Amino acid sequence: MALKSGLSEDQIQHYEEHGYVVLRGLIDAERLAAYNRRFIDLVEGALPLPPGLKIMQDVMVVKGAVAPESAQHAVNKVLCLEEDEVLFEFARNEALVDAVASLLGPELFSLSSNVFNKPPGVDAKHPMHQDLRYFKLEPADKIVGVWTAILPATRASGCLAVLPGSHKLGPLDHDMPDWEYVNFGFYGIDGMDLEQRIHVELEPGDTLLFHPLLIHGSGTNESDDFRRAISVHYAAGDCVHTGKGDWRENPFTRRIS
Ligand SMILES: O=C(O)CCC(=O)C(=O)O
Repeated sequence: MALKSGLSEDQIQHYEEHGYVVLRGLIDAERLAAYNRRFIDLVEGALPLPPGLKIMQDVMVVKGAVAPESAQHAVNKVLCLEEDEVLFEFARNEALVDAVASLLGPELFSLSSNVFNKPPGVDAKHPMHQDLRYFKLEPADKIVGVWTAILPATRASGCLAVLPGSHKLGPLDHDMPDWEYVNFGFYGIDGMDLEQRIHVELEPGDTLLFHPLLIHGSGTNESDDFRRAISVHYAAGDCVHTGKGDWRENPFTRRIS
């Protein structure tokens, strides 16, 4: 059942203790179908790209190591969704915003937005990492990532894996993995005890809320289908920039509530 008014006490407690919480069935099938169709139309060139939106190809495609069967097979992610009226509607979804507001309070800004596409036939592993390294903001407790499955995310298709409680370790050093194919901007943390990780399998519409210091990553898609998800990071209005200037003025930041 879709949430209407935020997280329960138990869900908040789970998030605080483990660094994440899963909300089943948060986004309805009609919205998911609209995001999926939009993604396909944008990557296939059936629609003009909105300003700012970028399509990142998988590194194996860029290096000519595989010949993609279709435009969808070539794409690792679509990012900067802010000017796309269909995809960015996700960031304003009422049930989602209510859930995030339960953790961050009512004044919310979006920081980044992506459709993550993991096609069959490419490596596309995402090393275990913390998202905070991509944001020059504090405190970390006032930032939340959300990741909603558009298509099934299973162990076979390369669902996210998380290290429960790792958000309490603080920021850790990241390096580029020593892999043959590493997608642009992917950094990871060495020496993680992967035995402790949990694979977060999600049906379409299920949503993971996660702390920006939670260590997480994803494996290769060994299935025959795409694994596809839509994701936004939110920050509370009282976050402060650890870099220069006002973070709210960033061209990819939007006031959500
Ligand atoms: O979708 C994936 O495989 C990785 C996504 C991720 O690491 C993130 O949202 O920070």
